[in-house]
Amino acid sequence: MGCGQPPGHLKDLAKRKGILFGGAIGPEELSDSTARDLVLRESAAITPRNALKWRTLRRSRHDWSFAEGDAIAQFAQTNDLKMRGHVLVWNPIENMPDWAVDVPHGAAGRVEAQSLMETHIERVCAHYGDRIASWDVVNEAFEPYSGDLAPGFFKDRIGPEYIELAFHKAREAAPHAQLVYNDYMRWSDKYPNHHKGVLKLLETLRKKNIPIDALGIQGHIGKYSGTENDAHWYGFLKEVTAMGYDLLITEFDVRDFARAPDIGSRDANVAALAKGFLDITLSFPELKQFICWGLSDRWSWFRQSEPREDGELQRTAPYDIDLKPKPMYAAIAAALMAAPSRDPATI
Ligand code: 9MR
Repeated sequence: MGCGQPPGHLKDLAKRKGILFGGAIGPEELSDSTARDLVLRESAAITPRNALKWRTLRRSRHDWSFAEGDAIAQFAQTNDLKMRGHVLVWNPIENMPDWAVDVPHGAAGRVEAQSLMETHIERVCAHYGDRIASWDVVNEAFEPYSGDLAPGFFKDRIGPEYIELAFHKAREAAPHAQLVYNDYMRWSDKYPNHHKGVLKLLETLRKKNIPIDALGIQGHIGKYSGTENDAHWYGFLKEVTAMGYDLLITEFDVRDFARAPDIGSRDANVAALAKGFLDITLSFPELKQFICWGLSDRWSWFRQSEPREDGELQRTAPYDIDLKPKPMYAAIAAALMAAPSRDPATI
């Protein structure tokens, strides 16, 4: 399928199947009128890329910086978009503000870290209230190779129970929001222990009646191109949904690492990967939200990270830097049109 005229806006194609579609945004899109218009044309939902992270909200220990998040929430409200919250608890120490390293380990540190985490959840959820319909409560808790819980700020100070405590507090603080555990969840058999670790966590949380509604699949695909395993991926999603969880794609993009020098072959490769992944993932009626980690290459995080060997910009999003649709756009549209209908998202 070429990249000429799009067959319809993605939010509309998705809505016909009961799926809420959208893109992640930041201050960049808000102050770029063409990028903002693109978000409005294509999205029914948005996620702030970085505005609600600890490093943005808590630059200093006692002052809170809600301005960036508020601007995005205002944009969502004005334009009748659903807003997802990303993220309340992200354990790796590099995702915490610099001052957090001063929180000690040991018994005193445990009390302090738990109190910091719970106060954070309370304050941020109260600030946005029902304006945030779905929260990534905990993000990326695992070591991918071993499938064990990864070390980090919360795990090292509070212990593995930081996850349960976070979900309990989130339900209390955001009683109407969907609560999500969010993770990479690769469409590949390269990290079988990661999949096993997440399944075990989801099973334990269910057994203990911890308030959690869904698994967020980030969907940053293409990094391990060649190790995709459809049967393994399908089996993993089957196990998650059998436990009664809903699914979301929370951060979709496709790494553009094909060695071909021409843009045509690179874009075709990205589109084929997108379609392969989406055909399996969207076949689950439990999947009701689908967010791209940016709709265009113009404001993509890949502009800063993971440069291609040939120095060219990666082309990882449905629209390019000139905001023209690419074959990936057509692949997403085709996958949405092929997806079965489901009961619409209730968030
Ligand atoms: O795209 C985000 C980038 O702009 C930030 O610098 C980075 C660190 O906060 O986070 C990126 O988003 C990540 C997301 O929050 C969690 N999943 C992986 C995403 C890509 O690294």
